[in-house]
Amino acid sequence: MQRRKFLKGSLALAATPFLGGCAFGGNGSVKPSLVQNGSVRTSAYWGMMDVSVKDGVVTGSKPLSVLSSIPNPLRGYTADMIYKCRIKHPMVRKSYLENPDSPKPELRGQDEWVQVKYEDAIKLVARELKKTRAQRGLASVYAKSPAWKSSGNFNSSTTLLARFMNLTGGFVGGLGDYSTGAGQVIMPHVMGGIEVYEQQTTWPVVLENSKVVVIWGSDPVATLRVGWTATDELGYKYLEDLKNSDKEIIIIDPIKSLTGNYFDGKAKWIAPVPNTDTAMMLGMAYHLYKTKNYDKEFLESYTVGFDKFLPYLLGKKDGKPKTPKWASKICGVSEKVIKELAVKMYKNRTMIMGGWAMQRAHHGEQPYWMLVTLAAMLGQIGLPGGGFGFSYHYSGGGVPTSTATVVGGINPADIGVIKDGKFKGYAKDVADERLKAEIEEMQAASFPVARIADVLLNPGKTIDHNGKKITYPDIDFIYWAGGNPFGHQQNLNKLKRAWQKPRTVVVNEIYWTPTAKMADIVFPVTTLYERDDISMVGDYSNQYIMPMKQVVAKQNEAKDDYQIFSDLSKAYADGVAEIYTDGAKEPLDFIKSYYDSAAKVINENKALGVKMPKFSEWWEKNEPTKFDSTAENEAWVRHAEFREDPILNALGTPSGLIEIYSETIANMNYDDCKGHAMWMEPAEWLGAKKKSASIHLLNPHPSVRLHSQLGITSLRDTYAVADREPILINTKNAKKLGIKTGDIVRVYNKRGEILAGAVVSDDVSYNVARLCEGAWYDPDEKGVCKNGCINVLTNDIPASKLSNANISHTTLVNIKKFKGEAPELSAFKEPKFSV
Ligand SMILES: Nc1nc2c(c(=O)[nH]1)N[C@H]1C(S)=C(S)[C@@H](COP(=O)(O)OP(=O)(O)OC[C@H]3O[C@@H](n4cnc5c(=O)[nH]c(N)nc54)[C@H](O)[C@@H]3O)O[C@H]1N2
Ligand SMILES: Nc1nc2c(c(=O)[nH]1)N[C@H]1C(S)=C(S)[C@@H](COP(=O)(O)OP(=O)(O)OC[C@H]3O[C@@H](n4cnc5c(=O)[nH]c(N)nc54)[C@H](O)[C@@H]3O)O[C@H]1N2
Ligand SMILES: [Mo]
Repeated sequence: MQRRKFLKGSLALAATPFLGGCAFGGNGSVKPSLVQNGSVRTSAYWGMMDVSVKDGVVTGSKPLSVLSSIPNPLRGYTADMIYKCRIKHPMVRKSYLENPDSPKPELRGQDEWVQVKYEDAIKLVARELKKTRAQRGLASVYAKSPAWKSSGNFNSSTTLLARFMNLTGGFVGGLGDYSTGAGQVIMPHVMGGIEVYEQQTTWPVVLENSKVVVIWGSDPVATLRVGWTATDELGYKYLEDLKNSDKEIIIIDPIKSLTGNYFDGKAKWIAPVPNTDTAMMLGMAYHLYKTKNYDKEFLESYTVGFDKFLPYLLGKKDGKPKTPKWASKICGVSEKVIKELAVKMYKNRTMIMGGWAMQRAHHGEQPYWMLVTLAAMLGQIGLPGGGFGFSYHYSGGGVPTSTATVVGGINPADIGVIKDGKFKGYAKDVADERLKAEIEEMQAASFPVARIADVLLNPGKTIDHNGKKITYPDIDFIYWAGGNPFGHQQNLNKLKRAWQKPRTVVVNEIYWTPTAKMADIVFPVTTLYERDDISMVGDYSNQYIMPMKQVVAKQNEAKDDYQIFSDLSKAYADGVAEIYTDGAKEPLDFIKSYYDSAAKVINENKALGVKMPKFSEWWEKNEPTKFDSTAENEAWVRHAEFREDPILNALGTPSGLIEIYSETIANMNYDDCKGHAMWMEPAEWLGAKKKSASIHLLNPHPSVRLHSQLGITSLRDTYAVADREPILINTKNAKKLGIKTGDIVRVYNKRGEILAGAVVSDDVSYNVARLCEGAWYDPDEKGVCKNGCINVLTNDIPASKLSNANISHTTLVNIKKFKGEAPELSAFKEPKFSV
């Protein structure tokens, strides 16, 4: 199931100056209706904003409304996002332009770039894509682009790309995502649904009923700065209410995060050894069982398989009872704390708010499965303010849903058939058996997204995945629009090797990102501020419908992804563009149609008390339309119906109940994911007998960016250390290593090396360090990343055969003080141009 679709469907320090190498861009075409002086309202992932314009140039931006005292600085850097580091013209890598059939892929990232005419770039891509499909088959094209692009229902670059690729023959897709790769595969077996993107027991219910709130491996103060459509900020308002309440708050995290600091003095901070939460939970479960502090009735009525889990818990088979003492040795949390916490959670109404980082680890299925097992023993699932939730930290999970309808958006279309240079109809309607077989083969080749490097390197290899077999396709053409694999993929040195396999790589990008630099052909793309769109604000609340009005002229030769793919459709074959553009529609026509459909539903529902005006009027007004939640939605409790009647409202699992033991998984016979939750040693961790390095490097999401996005803005001046990504190093470790705040350090392991800027702190546990994901990859000649991109160091082995998810958080490194002359960054500079 595709996550974002699901979400929609289911709801109705010391810093040196920024070394900016890219010059400011000039004004491209000027739309007469654009505001030249004044302010324009729009929204981005980081919320609704007023963007100010002077003489046609954006000068600043500020939040439209502020609902809490928790700061969100991401909204202040719009001008940098529009004017810095832009790709100005369509560009082709020199060797590719000279000979696309033998394009010297090994020179990607080093070759010179040649500026070409837009029309020529379009022709080139259409021709080479056709050639690839003709020579290598449909399953040789990868265009999944799992990624964060920009908000806006129409200009969704990943969907626009899929629409083009589908209409012209299809592409190999990707399964799952990087966010919850393990969670979304294990949870359907255990809970019958993915849990991770679903609505949670609402915050008002938690605030009224919970006595204890356990924030387990989650940093909502950082991650709620963004939302998948746009944040409504209500998550912040409720966090503030939580802080002002009399609830007991417990934070379980090896790092004292922004959230840890926000609740300082109010919350208890428990710091387990990274990747050992499963062991800690097992210790808690053991203590609850032995002291009879568990809900036997709940286990009997609502779960299956506790009897199969129990022998493991008690150590009947392996001779290792999972006692608090056993757990303590692994997770580093004292026996006393483990016992007290377990009993406290049993005796008080407790909401466990789990984050996603612990499942982005080797055997990442286990902490989730164990957390549910523990919650089942506590017996509070489905009660107001009890149980667990895996989305309180993301896009406003738990914020009550308003009754507004959801505004539609561009769709990925169906697979089309092209013959003799013409669009012949949709594949589903064509009775060509050979073609059908080829399409089936292409679809069956979809692979878990984080396997990308492995796939490129090993075409034809067969892997296990969630009870099925997948045979890797032979990818020869990659198209990326709206993502940054040379930021998000684990083990970038492996990806770099793998990247030499395909003949063609095309990237639509706004900026000269590491991925754009690793392409053969780049199309410069507009920012969301250079085009019209429409968006919901609040992914769980659906609180606003927001016009996203173009703020500023398109810069340089930048074009909307829609324009680029419309032109590619036209160049590819007769009849494709007509369908792609739905009969030559302009962006505003689509936007109006989404609005009109939503407005119709809303206006028919008198109870909402909202009257949507005509589109032109609404658009002209440039104001968000607000919807309120209902009393019923405010009082919503996750799994309450199941608790009320587990037969009538059975879960989607084979038994209809919570599966503490899963026959389905047991029957898969995997060595790395068995029939019930268990502690399995990660490939790398601090307790390993043979350690490959000495410090566990966690890489959470950056509070100051969205992955790599915003990395070019002057916000970086506030956090970069010695012009590198900051790394938090524990005070005792730093002392031993002779490192002080402000030093440049080498961080390395067998997979690679990066430079980072040291921040010595007690906010990380001993032998743990933190470097956030998303620093722009900036390799020197030896492959050392000068800027501090974490994914040079991470491992790309899969979490398990069940999910094949990424395991970013399972990374050991060594740290040393850097000696010699610090290299200058090139991350934010343009690549070499041919003159
Ligand atoms: N080590 C480690 N790695 C991780 C993670 C981790 O925790 N640790 N987290 C993982 C997770 S959960 C995720 S979601 C991924 C995120 O990975 P990505 O989504 O790939 O990361 P972004 O940096 O947001 O990349 C989005 C790119 O799209 C471009 N863009 C924005 N708008 C548009 C547009 O309209 N059109 C086009 N064509 N391009 C546009 C931006 O400039 C940017 O370069 O990273 C994953 N990688
Ligand atoms: N500002 C901002 N917000 C974002 C994003 C962003 O890039 N920037 N990205 C968005 C996206 S795409 C996603 S997927 C979500 C990510 O949401 P999450 O995956 O939940 O966020 P992370 O920041 O990776 O990790 C959360 C916390 O888990 C802790 N942690 C790490 N390893 C362990 C462990 O082994 N045990 C325990 N107990 N804790 C551990 C980390 O120290 C961190 O404080 O955030 C979203 N929100
Ligand atoms: Mo994510």
